[in-house]
Amino acid sequence: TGADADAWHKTVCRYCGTGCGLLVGTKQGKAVAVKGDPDNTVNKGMLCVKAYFLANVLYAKTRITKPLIKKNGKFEEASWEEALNLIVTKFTEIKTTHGSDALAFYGSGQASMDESYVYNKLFKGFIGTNNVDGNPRTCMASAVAGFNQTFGKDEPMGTYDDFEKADVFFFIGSNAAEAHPILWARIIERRNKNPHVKIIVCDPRETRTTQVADKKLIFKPGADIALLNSMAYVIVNENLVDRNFIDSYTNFAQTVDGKDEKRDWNQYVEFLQQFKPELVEATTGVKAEQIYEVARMFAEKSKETISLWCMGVNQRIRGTHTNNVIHNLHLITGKICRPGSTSFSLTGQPSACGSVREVGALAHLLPGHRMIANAQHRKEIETIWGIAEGTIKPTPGRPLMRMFQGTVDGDIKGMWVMATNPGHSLPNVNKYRAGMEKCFLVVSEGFHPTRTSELADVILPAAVWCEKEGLYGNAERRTQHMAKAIDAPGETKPDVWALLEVAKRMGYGDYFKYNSIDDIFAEYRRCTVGTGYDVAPLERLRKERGVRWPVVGDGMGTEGSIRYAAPWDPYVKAEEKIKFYGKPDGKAVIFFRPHLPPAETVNAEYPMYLTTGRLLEQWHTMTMTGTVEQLNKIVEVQTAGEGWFVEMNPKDAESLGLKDGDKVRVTSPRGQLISKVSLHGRGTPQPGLLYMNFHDPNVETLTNIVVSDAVDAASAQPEYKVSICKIQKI
Ligand code: MGD
Ligand code: SF4
Repeated sequence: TGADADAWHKTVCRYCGTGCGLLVGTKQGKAVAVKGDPDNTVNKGMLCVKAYFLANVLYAKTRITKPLIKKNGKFEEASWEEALNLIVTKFTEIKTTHGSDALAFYGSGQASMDESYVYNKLFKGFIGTNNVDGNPRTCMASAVAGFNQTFGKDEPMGTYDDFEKADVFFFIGSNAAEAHPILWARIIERRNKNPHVKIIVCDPRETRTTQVADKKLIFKPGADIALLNSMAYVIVNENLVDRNFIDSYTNFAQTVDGKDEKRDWNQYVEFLQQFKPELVEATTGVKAEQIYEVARMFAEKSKETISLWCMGVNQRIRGTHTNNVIHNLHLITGKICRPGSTSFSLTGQPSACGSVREVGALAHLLPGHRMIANAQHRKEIETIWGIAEGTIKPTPGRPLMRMFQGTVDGDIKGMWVMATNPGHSLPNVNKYRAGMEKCFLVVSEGFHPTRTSELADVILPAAVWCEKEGLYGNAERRTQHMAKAIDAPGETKPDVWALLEVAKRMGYGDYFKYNSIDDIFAEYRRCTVGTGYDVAPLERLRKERGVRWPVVGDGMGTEGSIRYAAPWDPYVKAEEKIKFYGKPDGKAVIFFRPHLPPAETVNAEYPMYLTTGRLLEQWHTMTMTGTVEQLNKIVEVQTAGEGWFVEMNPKDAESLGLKDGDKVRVTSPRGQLISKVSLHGRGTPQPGLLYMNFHDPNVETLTNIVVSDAVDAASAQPEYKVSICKIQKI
């Protein structure tokens, strides 16, 4: 308990993308307690139940403390020397025989920024493949593509500070009450203290978030774009637009045959006619008067409005387009780049932004949000890395699903997975588990067995969270430093140590001469200078409770709060007022985006849709939170083989003759699993829709056995939120 602690150390929560500041209490070298950091403005001393039990996780029975090598199908303990040499030998062999593109790295929005920076550099700059991707592809890729298309640069313009200034909160595809509990608490506090504040929630399922909304719209799965364009129709038709803002700071465009063609205001008005609320009632399942009401609430001229979205929007094959259309609503009303008004994508993981988007650890990116396809960008990074011009390959590597398809097809022969558990979390997971089993798989993990580590050839034991120093970047562009509070157990080592050892043993040691994290971060910081993503220096981050970029000059004075707008953004001159400087003419783009169906639609054989998500008390694949008895008790974790639960609408249950607790088989074109009917769960899906969380770690009942692996063409993000299936009593 906290009373036992004799020292407290500043750190950051290692679970969700909120990025709460925590204090970890230690006694005699052990972490004994966790509390919210009252000096951190993200959470202001609050923390959620997952973080409360974070210290317990470090002492789980499933911690691995020695490297393991699979020999004749069984794991045996090995020395670091043996494990590292095996990796180097196998990777070199694969590279020599099959070329560097037969290798791949799959990283994580939970790795720290320094770790991601090093693996990205090692693979793209030295091993010679751009096959570096990460689990933010499953979570944020559509938001990245959406921001890039609309504004020419990634990441939101607003911050959490806007929550305390907004009058209207417009949620779509976010169950923040469970997935972002501390941000949700801030929003509820804002409303409770200010009765004029309204919360609108749009979702295909009744959730803990819809339950306390002032206005909820339950719309059909996959109908987001029709709904949002319909709101735009009302806003335009009732002249709730800000024409001055539109004329000064936006352009219009429509994508035709893959090319963006310029359009104008009149064409936009004409495009929206098909989305008149009365015309989209059948598509959206929402009554026209509700769309009128919500559009008016959103656009009311004297009010500040913030939109918040997460996986419900991003995990869709129309995810990027849906992001564009949310931005459209803010651009046509001018409710953007001012305190309290912004379009703000929530992030799933603690450092999806910092470690993967900013550090450029996706298959098409380089550090500082540079693009691999851009020759100048490659040259800039080659200079910083000290390698010859032309070393970095000019074509992007394989994004997530193509990377794992490569393991199935046999083109990817060696893969290193770090701080993520794709053997559980990938869609259509059994197909890709077979691929992982085939290739030479290295897994850096704190825990074993996981659904991925069990498929590995080599497991490297990792120090986790406060056992090492590191940096995270959260959803509001805040870079935060985590101090090392305790020593890691046994022979576990920080991931960065293992990466540097492999770099050295492969002969690249001269380019990875870092004496400490200071050297790595200083080099990364050089990659950000002048890009608009400029991070603060480590000496400042060590002292402060995080600093939001862009910070310019010596990085000691300013902090970017509202981006693209004077006086807040150091890149915008006072006389420019607003400048979307990611675009050559400084103007954001209002895109015409059509409503199109999801990848698969219900039919006679598979008459139900399935959507998936998270519970408040568990984290993803449960390798950490699943070791905490108290958290398991809250969600009544089921026994192996019996499956967890599938929520359904009572009307559907009645028509199928199903009762609460009945054992059922859920089948999709990809496979089947056993589960139990839940009619009194956290939420209620609309008729025709089933809901499962994806936490259950039992290999026979992994939710993702049945989930679709179709991807968004622009972002390559999988459509976890809409799969077809059938449900039968057994
Ligand atoms: P995690 O459980 O977060 O799941 O899926 P994953 O990233 O696969 O895996 C993190 C792993 O890192 C754990 O196994 C943990 O033990 C290990 N670990 C912890 N700390 C460290 C460390 O310091 N070093 C190392 N090397 N390892 C460490 C998440 C993914 O799931 C995401 S991000 C999303 S958004 C998707 N969401 C989703 C969904 O909504 N529905 C369905 N059906 N599936 C989904 N899958 C995706
Ligand atoms: Fe951690 Fe997220 Fe909970 Fe904050 S809200 S304590 S970041 S899990």
